[in-house]
Amino acid sequence: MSGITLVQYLRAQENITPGATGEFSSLMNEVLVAAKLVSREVNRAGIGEDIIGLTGEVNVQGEEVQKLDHYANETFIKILSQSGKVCAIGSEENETAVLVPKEQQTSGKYVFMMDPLDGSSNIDVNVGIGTIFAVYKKISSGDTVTDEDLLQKADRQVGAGYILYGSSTMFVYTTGNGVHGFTLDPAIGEFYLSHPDLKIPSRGPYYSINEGSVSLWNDKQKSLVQYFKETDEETGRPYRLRYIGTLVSDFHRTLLKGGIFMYPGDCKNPNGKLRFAFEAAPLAFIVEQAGGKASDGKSNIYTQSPTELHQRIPLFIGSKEDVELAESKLR
Ligand code: P6P
Repeated sequence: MSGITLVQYLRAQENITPGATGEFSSLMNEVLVAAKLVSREVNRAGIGEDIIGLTGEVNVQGEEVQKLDHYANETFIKILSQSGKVCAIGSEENETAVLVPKEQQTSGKYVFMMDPLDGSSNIDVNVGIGTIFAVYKKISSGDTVTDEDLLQKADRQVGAGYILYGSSTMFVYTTGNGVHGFTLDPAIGEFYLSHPDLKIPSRGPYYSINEGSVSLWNDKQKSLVQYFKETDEETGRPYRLRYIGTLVSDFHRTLLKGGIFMYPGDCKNPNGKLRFAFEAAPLAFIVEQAGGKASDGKSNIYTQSPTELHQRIPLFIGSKEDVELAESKLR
């Protein structure tokens, strides 16, 4: 397969970035190694040693931990905490951030936030699952990591991306210079540039939401979804419903084809289910760079800070016109 590899692309981006020390490239090279290890296990799930199924543990979210969840979380933490580039790792699977103290040679200047394996409910049924990550710089003075470092505004991200373990394994990321997609050639274990400079369509044709929760929505949310179902040629309605149940997969389709993904708050969970730091903020950076928008239904997520590490937030993300229409109807 010809074309530029992710490793070559990272180096090329570093060479045109003023003041780049190579540390970010080095961090991303560790991330892609962890991604390849997880991809291998995901693609072997069900073969040989028993990697699918439950560990019997329950995580900080109160969710049953799948063996692949555990493997992915441990793999990213092990590789990144030994990289020498990271001082803290926040994970959806861990109640508190994993700290890499300054005195340890393997500490570094970046703060890494991740959902190590998103879409766990789909692992055993061979539907796409993914890893989502965000990279910030440590900003607090002194050697220790504080909440100032862990609860940063989404627009302070220096990098964000996701790995989609789907029909092929894709690595999609941004550092603020557009969004670029790479596809893994498992035969040689290299990611090749396959989707340069991704831009999201300005609107439609899909809406994506779990309609099974309709009885929990408020009236404005109900009428918003009803709007997408009405027939109106001028606005390309009715939209078509697509819901995979893995955020990374639903977001990736939205990024490539256009439309809106919604995980609203409801009467049981006013802030919805998805997490600010590990899911909404990184995808907000990516979608902004692709010309789209991410909102909590009222305001842009990209300019918000989390109040706590595992804060949940309603998510309306995708084509700018569709997200702004949703905000206008939800106001
Ligand atoms: P529901 C997967 O468990 C996940 O965290 C996201 O990947 C996905 O978008 C969402 O939950 C699906 O939730 O309530 O529709 O099953």
